[in-house]
Amino acid sequence: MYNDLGHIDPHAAAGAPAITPAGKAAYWMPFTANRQFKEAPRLVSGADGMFFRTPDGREVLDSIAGLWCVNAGHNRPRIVEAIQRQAAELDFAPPFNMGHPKAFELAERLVQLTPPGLDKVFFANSGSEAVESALKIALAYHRARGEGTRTRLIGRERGYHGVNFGGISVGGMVGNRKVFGAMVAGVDHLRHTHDPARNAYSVGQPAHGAELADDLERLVALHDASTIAAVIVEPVAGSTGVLVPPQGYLQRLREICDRHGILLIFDEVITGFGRLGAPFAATRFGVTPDLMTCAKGITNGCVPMGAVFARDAIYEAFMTGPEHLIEFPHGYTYSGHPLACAAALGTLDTYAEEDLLTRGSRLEPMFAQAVHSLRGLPHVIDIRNLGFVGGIELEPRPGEPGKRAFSVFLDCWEQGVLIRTTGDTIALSPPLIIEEAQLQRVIDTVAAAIRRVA
Ligand code: PXG
Ligand code: PLP
Repeated sequence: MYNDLGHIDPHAAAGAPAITPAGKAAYWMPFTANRQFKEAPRLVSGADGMFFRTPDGREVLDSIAGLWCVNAGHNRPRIVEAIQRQAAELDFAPPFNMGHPKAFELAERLVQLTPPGLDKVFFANSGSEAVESALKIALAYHRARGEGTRTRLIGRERGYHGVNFGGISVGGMVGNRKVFGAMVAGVDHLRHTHDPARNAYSVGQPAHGAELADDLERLVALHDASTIAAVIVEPVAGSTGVLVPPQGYLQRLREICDRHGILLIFDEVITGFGRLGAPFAATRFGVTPDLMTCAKGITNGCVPMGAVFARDAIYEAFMTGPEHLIEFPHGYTYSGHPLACAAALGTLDTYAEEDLLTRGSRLEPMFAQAVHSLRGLPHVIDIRNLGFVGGIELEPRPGEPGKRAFSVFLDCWEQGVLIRTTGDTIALSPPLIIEEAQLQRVIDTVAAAIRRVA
């Protein structure tokens, strides 16, 4: 079990039973077909750079950055060291009425990366918590300014904003909503922007659909602007199959929000930290929201953390009552946790040293060319890309939605490549360190899998 240096040698465990029957029975797995998975578990026990390692010693090329989060690749030394050092120095610090220096240092570093004006940051522990926090900030902001009638939240069809009650209420993934009753009241939805009839195989942003932003005018006409607090959208929808915004759409949404005093929230849990070739999607699109959520890449996925960025004016709207009173009654035990802050600082150092937050813009033509080379394969009906995100949509098998793409996922796993599927769309979202030859291997493996099993 131990190598010469006294470290646990993962390869020495090869062949050992990786999980026990009791463990299998006990663990209720998230967003997983539990019974199917437990029949044939897929396990990883180590990782390095672009690769996962399985308990039986196989290397698996990671084309999805874990779960859209490991943007600098796995087990990066600066981040590992930062976490180790922090764990030995300060394990926990209460975040209410107390602080620790790294939370302030991280806040300062983060707001240097955000678009000008988004200069305040509130910490949470996941994308879902960041979304809840942003929605609550929006509601409380209007009330603080004497516009307490603005309570309605607007999401968008096919949106994903995590799994908590606010997030599923504004979200638009039917399967994540329908079993949970009435959810948060007073929510409405814009139409989604997916329009394959006009936009299939667009390279980068599709040409058609900016006018879909006018759906917000329809909701304003229906509910009246004085009842609407905020609109939340993903700049590029990830979980529902890589939906890239039509040219001009986000700009138009911004204009309509401004006209009606509605806050615009960008959920950048996936698009943040270099995924689109810029620090944030807001940077890339030149559209600054009022609130912006992030998670995942903020710590390179190493320690859970989420955050909300807010415009100065939003923060200042809260800073009005008596100074001894809590201005915003919200926060988590683990907001700004020392380990997460250390991991985030190590992550930002790694991004900066390797220029990773803009690498996706330099390599976008290569990435686009690679994913669009899959056009023409059997059952492929659309391909979408932006930055380091690609979506390859397959025609569903009749009566079995999702199964075709999932069979491709299983085949790729057998061939040593981890991809992600959502519905019948294959999503590629690799660590930003990916080399061209590795991307080509991903593409070749996906192509072979589509030919073999789709
Ligand atoms: N907002 C967006 C836009 C996301 O993509 C969340 C919120 C929630 O974050 P947490 O950290 O609470 O999971 C996400 C998360 C997938 C997939 O299959 C995507 C996410 C999570 C898990 C799976 O595409 N995104
Ligand atoms: N439930 C109970 C009973 C609690 O005491 C707390 C926090 O103190 C929570 C939930 C919320 O936990 P967290 O702050 O980790 O979100």
